[in-house]
Amino acid sequence: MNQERDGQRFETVAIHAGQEPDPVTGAVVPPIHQSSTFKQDGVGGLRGGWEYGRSGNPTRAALEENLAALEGGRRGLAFASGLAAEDCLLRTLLRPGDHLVIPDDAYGGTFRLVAQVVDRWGVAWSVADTTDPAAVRAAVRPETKAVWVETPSNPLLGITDIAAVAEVARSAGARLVVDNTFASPYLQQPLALGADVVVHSTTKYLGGHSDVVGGALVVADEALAGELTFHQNAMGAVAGPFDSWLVLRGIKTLAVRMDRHSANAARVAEALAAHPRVVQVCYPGLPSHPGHETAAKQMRDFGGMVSFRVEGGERAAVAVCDRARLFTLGESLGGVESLIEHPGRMTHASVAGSALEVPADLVRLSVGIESVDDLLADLAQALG
Ligand code: P1T
Repeated sequence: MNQERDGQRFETVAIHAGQEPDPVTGAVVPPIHQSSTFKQDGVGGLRGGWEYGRSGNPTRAALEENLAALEGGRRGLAFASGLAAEDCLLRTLLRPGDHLVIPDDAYGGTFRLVAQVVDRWGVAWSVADTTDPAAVRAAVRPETKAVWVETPSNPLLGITDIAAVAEVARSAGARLVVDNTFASPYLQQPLALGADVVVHSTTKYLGGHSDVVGGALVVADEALAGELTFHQNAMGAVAGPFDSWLVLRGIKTLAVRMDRHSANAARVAEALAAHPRVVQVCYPGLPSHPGHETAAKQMRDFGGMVSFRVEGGERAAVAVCDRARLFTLGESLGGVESLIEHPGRMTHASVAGSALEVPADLVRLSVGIESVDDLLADLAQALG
């Protein structure tokens, strides 16, 4: 898990990749190039290749180079949101008549994009339990072009064996896409395990401070990188300069934040597992989690997301969310501050009635980096 670049470890790469001091001023932090266009020295005389802010911007390029280095890929692409990145990827990979496999547990917005948008392109899709490679094998068809995986998954924290599913996808002639948002590249590097594309909502751990919405793709294959770059410019949902700068700034502390998120979440998961009103805890760091061994094999640590089911059904779960004080009631995740939410009514309302439906008694926590004792006290009072 010690990804190296020129012999450097992850923590060093996170701070330096794509971010040499500015050659003109010496600024240690890359400037925010808040400019829509770039002066040409005579028609076609581009300075440094910069032409127009949608096709390319130096601040965004710094982030894209950094992301590629963090994931061990050849090219990173930054978008206006995670869903914008997903849309660009699916348009690049799929044509009418193609087939896509999606997981039976995934972010509700990803499901909505596939079921209500991609579906209208004449692309067929089916749902599989990707935590079982045999189920993925059974779901692929001759026309399957992509297998989509989220691991850990949102919101049930299911673990998919990336290397095993990569093998299934490869033998079916399909590309494996891994949404690495919950893990972040510090905890897990899907390309090294055989994935073709990594997806991120940079809104989450990469940004890390709940102050930016963004998305990213990272690929190893040069031809696919070229196609994606074409679509990124042709469709235009790029990350803006200031948003790119915020994500770059967040990434500098990713490693230390993820260590604390993981340590706090492990304590929270243990406390919940011992609570009489908690029916089930979903956290891959618990030895009782069905994906624990796979997670231990492919992740550096188990991350900051925990979900749990509360005795008393939906009303009880909603009441816990409403009573929490230090855990802020809100959608999203991955920031330094702890969040709590009810997936069935909030982030995953769009999967109601589908194969991805989430339990009504489920509460999801994004465990932040506050004092864990304060977090445990808040949960104890919220559970009553
Ligand atoms: O919100 P956006 O930046 O567009 O990213 C979408 C997305 C993609 N993949 C995963 C695993 C995600 O969790 C998300 C966004 N998720 C939330 C907003 C949430 O609260 O779960």
